[in-house]
Amino acid sequence: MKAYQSLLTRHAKNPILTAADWPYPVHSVFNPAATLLKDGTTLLLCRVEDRRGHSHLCAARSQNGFDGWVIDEQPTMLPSPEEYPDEFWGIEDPRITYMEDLQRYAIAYTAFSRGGPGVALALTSDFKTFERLGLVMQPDDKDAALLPRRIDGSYALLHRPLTDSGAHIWLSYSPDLRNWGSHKLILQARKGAWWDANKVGLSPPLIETKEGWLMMYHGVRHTASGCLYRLGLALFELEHPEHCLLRGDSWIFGPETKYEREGDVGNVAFPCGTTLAPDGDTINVYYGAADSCIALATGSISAMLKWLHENGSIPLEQRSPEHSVKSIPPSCPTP
Ligand code: BMA
Repeated sequence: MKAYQSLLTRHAKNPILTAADWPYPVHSVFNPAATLLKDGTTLLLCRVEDRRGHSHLCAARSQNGFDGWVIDEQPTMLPSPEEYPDEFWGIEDPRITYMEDLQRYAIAYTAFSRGGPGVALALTSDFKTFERLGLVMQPDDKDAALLPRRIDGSYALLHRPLTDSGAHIWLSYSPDLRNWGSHKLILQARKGAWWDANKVGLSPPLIETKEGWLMMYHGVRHTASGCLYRLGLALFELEHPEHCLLRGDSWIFGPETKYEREGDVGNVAFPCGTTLAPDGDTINVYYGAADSCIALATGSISAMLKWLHENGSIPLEQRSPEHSVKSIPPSCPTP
């Protein structure tokens, strides 16, 4: 039997981090944001859930990105419900973007409260102190990340509002990171039998490539025995990131191993961060497995782009004269 092409390879030491590694009592650790610090250290900002069910964020640092983790002795970023009531039930699922013009890291995270999950932003330069910008997208909204640079003078935020018409990925623009507008629907959940029917969301922040912004997104399939969280790929135009150039038809990575299949929420592989190796092509994808532990899978950006050209197409809703075929890289299939 000819198997599907594998684009992400699981690390032999998976899961690379579990609650047992934590220096203080925690229930589970999952869905980490990731970044490479200036000295080459990999920093994961992990979602940590306590026995109340509330989450906070905690930093783990490693020289090689897979073992020897040094974990903060205390929570790195706790919810601050007195000042930010939107964080009453915790803070979850961070994504880190290094903002070129601010020379600081921006963290987009889910702030959870009685109003539901919404999107909040914070800035930091050292992952010790944080400047909170508060809730920028009201509930229900999550799965957010900033682009690292301004587009035509504006900051750009991807996010996933949940409305009666579904759970789709949107892009919004802002002059100052606080006031957001020019909202654009950029990737719709499909319908019916598709693996990404009904609900999609951004996974790690977009990755800038010569061909466009590479997106890894999760699709949620509802089955008789619960949800299946899998990963797919799409590509967006560099200077017009609301324009989807290609979207893969199949998922590329999904729960298969025991640690992904079994846990608090089984059948979940949920990446929130990546780091790029010095070769500029090898990508480390850090993901929460079954909402219980943290795992690593490695792939190649060029292989992902090649796969998208071979297995992707221009989404129907993008096939307007404005986004004519000439804006699509030459090697991609004719629509
Ligand atoms: C999503 C988020 C993630 C979680 C996933 C599976 O909606 O809440 O934090 O990993 O569900 O439970």
